[in-house]
Amino acid sequence: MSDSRKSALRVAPPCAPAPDQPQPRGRRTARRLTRDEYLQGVLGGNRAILGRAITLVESARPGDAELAEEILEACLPHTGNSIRVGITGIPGAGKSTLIEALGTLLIREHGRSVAVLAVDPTSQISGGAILGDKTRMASLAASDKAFIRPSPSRGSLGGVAQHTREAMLLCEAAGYQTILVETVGVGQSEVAVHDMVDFFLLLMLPGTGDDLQGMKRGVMELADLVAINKADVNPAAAARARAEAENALHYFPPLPTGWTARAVTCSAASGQGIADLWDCVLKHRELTLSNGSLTRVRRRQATKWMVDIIQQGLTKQFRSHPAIRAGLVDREKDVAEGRTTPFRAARQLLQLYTDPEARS
Ligand SMILES: Nc1nc2c(ncn2[C@@H]2O[C@H](COP(=O)(O)OP(=O)(O)OP(=O)(O)O)[C@@H](O)[C@H]2O)c(=O)[nH]1
Ligand SMILES: [Mg+2]
Repeated sequence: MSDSRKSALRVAPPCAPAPDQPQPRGRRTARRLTRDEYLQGVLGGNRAILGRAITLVESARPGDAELAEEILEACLPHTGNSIRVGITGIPGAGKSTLIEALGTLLIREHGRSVAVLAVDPTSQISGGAILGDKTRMASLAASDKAFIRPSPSRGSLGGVAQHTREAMLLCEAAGYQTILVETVGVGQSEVAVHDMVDFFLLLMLPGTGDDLQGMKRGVMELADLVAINKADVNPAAAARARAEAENALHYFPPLPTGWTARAVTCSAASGQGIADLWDCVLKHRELTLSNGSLTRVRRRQATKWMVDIIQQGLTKQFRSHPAIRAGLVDREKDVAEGRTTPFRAARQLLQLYTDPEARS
């Protein structure tokens, strides 16, 4: 632990048993930790307490939010030191297999610790897809330099993305030097992940038509690197797909970091190309550090995050307002059945919200 981290721990040692110790059998709910125990655990790199702190920030229980916010605030000075990489691609593209290969390489060859997080809109239905993925990340899961966290399974995409950002900060405070965020490329989640990482990797498969790759164009525009995976299966098709991707990248507007996006082939299964892929991340890092764009992008991400939280908070307040709860369903029906316009209904609802006494 760094000295600065230690200095944040002006707290007495917890009197509870060490959190990594096995809990007595039959004990169902762990004792609630204090703020200082959370902080000491997280900043000390204790994985069990880091996991509990993430559960706390994801909690919808009243009272937890305040404690979570205090912990995040106190952790903030210890964040920002990792390389944050987002990995997206259609289901089955090989994201988890790639994370296993890359994470293992980073730990073994580069001595870096790795935290794996997920923003998975499908897990809200299936209840945590990355949990099953832990089998695909077996050696990573077994390493004491890795921390794997499934996607929060509650809430809207906005809520899930917010919790993942918070989890990322906690992992950084716990000393993780690399954060890998996996997201299924089926909609808005990749934009949410793009907005929280330094480097955005799009994983594609050779021989899949553009239409099958879903929102390819929009996502490709955000990518710092396009990797054509499963090159072991058909190297020639992978090389063709790489050339096509490289060509397509030329037509997108320049990235705000000044980085030129590129395309490579790789095989997450055999490990081929994974070292080059990391090399690309490091080159990107070097550039964005030297031209100041890393700081600029992170600042912009932080302010956008604040605006997102405000929007979510306002929507929540709006929907729980008694006048809106009473009137929303009817207005929605009126709009759907053409009795009023969306504009008029929205204006009336907003008026009800700001001034329930007024009649329009
Ligand atoms: N031959 C080959 N198979 C691969 C490669 N990478 C992944 N696979 C296989 O492809 C399948 C899907 O891999 P995953 O890593 O689960 O893919 P994913 O993108 O994480 O999938 P979701 O989490 O469901 O979106 C698994 O059976 C992997 O073993 C590769 O480079 N070559
Ligand atoms: Mg996966």
